[in-house]
Amino acid sequence: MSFNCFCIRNMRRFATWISSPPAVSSSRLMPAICNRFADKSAAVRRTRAFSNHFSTERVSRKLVRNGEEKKLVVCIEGNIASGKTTCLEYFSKTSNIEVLTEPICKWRNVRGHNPLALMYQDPTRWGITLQTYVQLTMLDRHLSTISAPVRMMERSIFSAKYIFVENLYRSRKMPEVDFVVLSEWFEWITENIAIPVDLIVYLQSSPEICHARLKERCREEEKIIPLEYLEAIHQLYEDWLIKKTSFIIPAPVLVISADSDLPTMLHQYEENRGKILGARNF
Ligand code: TTP
Ligand code: MG
Repeated sequence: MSFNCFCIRNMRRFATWISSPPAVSSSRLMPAICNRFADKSAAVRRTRAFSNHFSTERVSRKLVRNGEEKKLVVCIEGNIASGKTTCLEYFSKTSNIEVLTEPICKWRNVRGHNPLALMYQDPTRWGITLQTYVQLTMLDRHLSTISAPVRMMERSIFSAKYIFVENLYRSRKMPEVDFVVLSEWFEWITENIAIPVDLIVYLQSSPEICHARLKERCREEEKIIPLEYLEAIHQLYEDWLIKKTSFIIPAPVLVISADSDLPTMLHQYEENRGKILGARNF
């Protein structure tokens, strides 16, 4: 089959799927788009990525699910200690908003093991272990049933990959084979499962401020984090969400400057309430 035929055939399948999408709440998995052609050629990959992006956009922004008005999903992003949890706690006081903080307690204790601490002690050995688990727990968060008109969640499966996995690999702490295996997992997930995100709120902060906050809060596993690590994470975030030069951005981005003290930050969150909650301003 020629490449053109292949593209047309898959676009037709998509048109059918879009006009009659599966009920996301009852069946989480989208059918594999082109499982008959599951080879790894660049052309096939590009087509699948495009198709998936297209379908996700349509599913998350335009369509209604099960006849109900679509729920809004907002991901709070930013460097370590940029204030994501504080932001979520602030909005958790608003009724009709469901807040999901990061599953960090799971990363610190999975059946008695602490992959977060292991990763900081020896990233080359344990980076893949932590990041595989982060990917699973974030996917689980994304796919859990939304119980309010608005969901706000800490981070996303996208930043785990585009920021943390990328950083481990670029800094040569993650072996290429680990990076490739994680990337295959990530690509399979994002190509075959609709992950709804409607808005990214980027808490933009300077690495120095984050470092100071990190020292203050003194989370045991993070005591050894140097400023350079936060600078690298910051740069990856800036490339992704501000310069838009690295990876696909799954939703529009709202940037909030996050270097100020707590009262000022809370004031800023209030000022941005309308933009964050969109039409659903409670
Ligand atoms: P953060 O996701 O930055 O959460 P936080 O609670 O520190 O941030 P905030 O103060 O803004 O609420 O990171 C939690 C820890 O998990 C941190 O040590 C970084 C680490 N981590 C990884 O190593 N890999 C990952 O993919 C993610 C998402 C976090
Ligand atoms: Mg947090």
